[in-house]
Amino acid sequence: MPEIIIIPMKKFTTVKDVDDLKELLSLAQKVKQNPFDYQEMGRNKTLGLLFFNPSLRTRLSTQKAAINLGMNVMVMNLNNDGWSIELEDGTVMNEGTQEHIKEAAGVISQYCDIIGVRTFASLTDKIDDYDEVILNKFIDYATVPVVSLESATLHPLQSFADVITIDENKTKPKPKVVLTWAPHPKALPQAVANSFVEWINETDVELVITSPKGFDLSSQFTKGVEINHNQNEALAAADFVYAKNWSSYNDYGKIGTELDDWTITKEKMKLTNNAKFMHCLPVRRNVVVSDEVIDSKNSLVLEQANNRTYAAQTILLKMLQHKSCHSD
Ligand code: AN0
Ligand code: CP
Repeated sequence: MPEIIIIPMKKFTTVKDVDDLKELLSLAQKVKQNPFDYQEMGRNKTLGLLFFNPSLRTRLSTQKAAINLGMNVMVMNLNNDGWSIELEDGTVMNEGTQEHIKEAAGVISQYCDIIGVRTFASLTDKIDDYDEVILNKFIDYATVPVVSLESATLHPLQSFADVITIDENKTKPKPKVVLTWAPHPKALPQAVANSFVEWINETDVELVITSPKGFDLSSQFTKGVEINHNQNEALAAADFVYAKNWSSYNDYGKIGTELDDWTITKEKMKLTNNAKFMHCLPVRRNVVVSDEVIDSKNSLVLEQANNRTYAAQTILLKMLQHKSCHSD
């Protein structure tokens, strides 16, 4: 094991769970350079990954991260394969739900040293979504560290990977980063966008958010950030263009229609400072972004996906330092 001091971590749900982002970024680079240097740390430890929603990147990159650390991994799709979970306390469970989250989280904590949970926003109940009811109950009832694999309002492993990617690709100390809304036929959560804003705000960039009117993110994330409802103006001189669709926060869960001119095209990218293009994936080609842009040499989407492994590995490494993960 290399001689490095790693500060333990009990939960990873937001950038607020990070003591020192610079330290985290430098640990991520060490992990990326020598991913197999820490195999002893995960020996005989088990990661449980619980999915209430689909996933490709999060599922595979977090498994890969755990394998790199010498851990064992168990994955479960709770919606398809598990019992239907009750969230309310005191309910007489004589209807649809079969197992209380209290037992579910308690039981999984017997089998796993670290638990990951993916639980998307309902987009029907804004208060429950923004209170992070499901993730917080898991954290309350689990006795081991919990890592968010995208919750109702945030996607911290994605944002950590995005910050790593921007750090690696910037060519000036304070680049201009534009987060732009893009069209999409289905209602998507605000989590990726909220989380990106939260994380990028902790770094030295000029951030501008652009979205159609009616698609402002919650002010709890955008307070103090420049917002421009004119996409072409916002894109001017951008060094990074991060595209993402999200459904309306104000008119909760509503999608935008007849907004096809928000697609990121080659013409739009010409307004920028030869910007790098970013998206968390999965992406709908020629809806969110044109083929030409995502296939161009300026596209960072695969680098982002690659960095998901090192983001997850860095967080798992910190969680393995937590006292609940030590047998002594
Ligand atoms: C999800 C979202 O927008 O939150 C996951 C992104 C990582 N995207 C889709 O459901 C298409
Ligand atoms: N970016 C991301 O989290 O992808 P998945 O939904 O495929 O995990």
